[in-house]
Amino acid sequence: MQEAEFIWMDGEVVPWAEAKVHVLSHALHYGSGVFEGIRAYKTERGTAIFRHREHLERLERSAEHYHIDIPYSVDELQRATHDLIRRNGLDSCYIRPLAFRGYGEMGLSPLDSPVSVVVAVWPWGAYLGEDGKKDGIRAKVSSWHRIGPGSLIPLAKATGQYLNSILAKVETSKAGYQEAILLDEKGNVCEGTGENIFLVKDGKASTPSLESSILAGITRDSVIKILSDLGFEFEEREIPREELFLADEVFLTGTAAEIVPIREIDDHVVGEPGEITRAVQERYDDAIFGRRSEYQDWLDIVELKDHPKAVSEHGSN
Ligand code: PPE
Repeated sequence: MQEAEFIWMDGEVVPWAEAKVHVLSHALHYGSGVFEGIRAYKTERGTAIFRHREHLERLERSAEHYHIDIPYSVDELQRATHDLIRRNGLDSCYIRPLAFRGYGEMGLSPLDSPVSVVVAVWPWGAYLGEDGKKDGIRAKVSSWHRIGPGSLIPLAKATGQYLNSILAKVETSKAGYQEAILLDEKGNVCEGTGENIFLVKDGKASTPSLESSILAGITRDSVIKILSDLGFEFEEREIPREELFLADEVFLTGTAAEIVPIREIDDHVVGEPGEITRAVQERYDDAIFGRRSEYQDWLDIVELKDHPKAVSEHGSN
């Protein structure tokens, strides 16, 4: 990965290489952490973090589900992230806040282990490749089903839950595909390993509803707004697997991935990225790069003020 200079860790800014944890940290053994993935883009108004508050609020909700009391408010995390981006001198980046149970007690009860919070930022290119965004990717329905509400919390973004995504990702990449699509326990379409999914049939777009064990993606929410702004018909509903194969267009949405067309699923040809996919991609780009006035509320601008890098050289936080 491409490194940056500093990481924010429990209230302090530390050099990248010094942001370390103990090997007996609870989260390392039991997956007791929650995290977010956010992106900041270079816009005319400066570096803009896309839907920053919504991501931090989701982090707080994920933490609550897993009994993690984050000792920083959304405001504090927002300010810390602005400061970190300035100190790293980045004008666009990926942002990874993480709250986890650290070193304290062994055993499953997490409550006696301390909570640590970190925010890292670094430059991260197209998650499924620039070619993927342009030409579409090949995806495969995984034999692994997405975690369900009877055993975990699909709406939470918790570290341990991603073992499910990892199984699907490795299975399908070994089979030669770029992404996996997971079904829910009933066999309906759920999402990708790190993206939500939309399909288009006869000019109408649809995506699995929140009851289908999906993560309530913030890009998904942005795309729903964009589809309505563009005047396309849209519905949230249960989507049986076979609809994937009959769809005119299918695309994935996520912070890291952005909007990625799927051109082939399980060797069924979906085809070249279609009209609605292209229109959504274009409008999403306009939104993240601050090119349209109606989406300015989605941008959290990192002001340039007061923290010249010179004052924050190694050691002095
Ligand atoms: N589903 C899952 C399982 C998921 O991890 C993500 C984000 C989404 C849907 C889309 O959510 P949103 O980003 O709010 O639109 N995946 C993050 C992590 C990827 C990773 O490899 O790490 C991301 O896109 O940042």
